[in-house]
Amino acid sequence: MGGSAAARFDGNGHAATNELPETTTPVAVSTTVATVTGGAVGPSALPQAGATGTYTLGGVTIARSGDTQATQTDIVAGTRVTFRQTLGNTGNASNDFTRAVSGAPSGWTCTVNTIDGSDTLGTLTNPVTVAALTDSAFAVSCAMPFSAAGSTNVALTVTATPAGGSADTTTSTVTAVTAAGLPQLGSGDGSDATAPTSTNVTVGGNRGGNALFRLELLNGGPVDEAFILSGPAGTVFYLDLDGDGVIDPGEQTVTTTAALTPGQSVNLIAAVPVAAGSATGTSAAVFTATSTLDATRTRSVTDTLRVAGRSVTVTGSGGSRSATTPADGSFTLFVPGGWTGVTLDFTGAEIVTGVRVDGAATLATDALGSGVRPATLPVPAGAPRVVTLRSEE
Ligand SMILES: [Ca+2]
Ligand SMILES: [Ca+2]
Ligand SMILES: [Ca+2]
Repeated sequence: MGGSAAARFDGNGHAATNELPETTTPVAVSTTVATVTGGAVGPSALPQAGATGTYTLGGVTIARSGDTQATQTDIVAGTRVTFRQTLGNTGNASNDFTRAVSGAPSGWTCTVNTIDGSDTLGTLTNPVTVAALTDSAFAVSCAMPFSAAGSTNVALTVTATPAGGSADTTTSTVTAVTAAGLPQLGSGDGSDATAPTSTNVTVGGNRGGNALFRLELLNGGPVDEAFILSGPAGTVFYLDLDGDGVIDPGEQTVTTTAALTPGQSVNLIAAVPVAAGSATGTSAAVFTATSTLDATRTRSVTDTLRVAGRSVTVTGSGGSRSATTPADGSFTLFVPGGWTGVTLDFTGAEIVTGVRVDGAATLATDALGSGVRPATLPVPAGAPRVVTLRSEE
């Protein structure tokens, strides 16, 4: 700090000031004021504590009290919570400040950030220079894991330390963390307007072919998530882009979905291969979707696979012909009209209780199925014959 003073020069030592010729000369003097270093950090807009009132940041209401602030809105696990903080340089000179946050539980990632008037966060590089007697806003932001669900009163200590001075602190508390919604996986109807259902669905498949299950996957969580798909051995998932339950040209296979936004769903078709040697009957088909963010975020649906196909052989005077039945058990075989002594045989453990040819029962057997193989069929009339196996299911 500097200044000047005017002195009247009394050249002859006389006290009188009106003697001439005397001259006046300005004399420079200076004063040094000690630099004061200090800083205070507190809740948003109130660095020196004594805070009251609430503010809203990112949809979260935060209440201030004294040198503390705390969330009033439940925070959903897996999301982020941000506090606005204010640092005041209480010193009389520009100074550098280092800001930090501590006290976060394991798994949480808390950082100090810049924050603008639109609440947009940016990278904060310590130290930050703040002019004398000036406030500076910054943010403390925490990304919390899904496992944070159930946490209460998580107190974060926020520190600002001026170069050459003592640190000041303030406390920001995450009052309550609730559980994030899980993904939903279930039977699909091709409509995003209805949630997937967990109702067990039975789908038939032929030996050597695929059973096609319509599925729907909904992101029930609070953040974008992609999901790893799994099912019975060899299952291939297709994106059913138009939701019609049919694998159309251009509908690609998928093993991990694209990231779905919260509430977004996707239609899938799971093609489950049915091994050629599969026993007829039913078995569980379990499909699972697991978040790539957290393997504990997983949902399954259990459907039923019915192996419906049978290998059938017609034998007659001219030789034999074979076919595999479709899911409904019926099939068509062309048998030369000149054949005689035509019989039908079939494989598989499932008990066949009847055979119909062109809608008419030609054979009804005992429930054990003994003595029916091969079954005698009418002499072919030269036209295709529709034969249906009726089984106990
Ligand atoms: Ca403080
Ligand atoms: Ca639906
Ligand atoms: Ca389709």
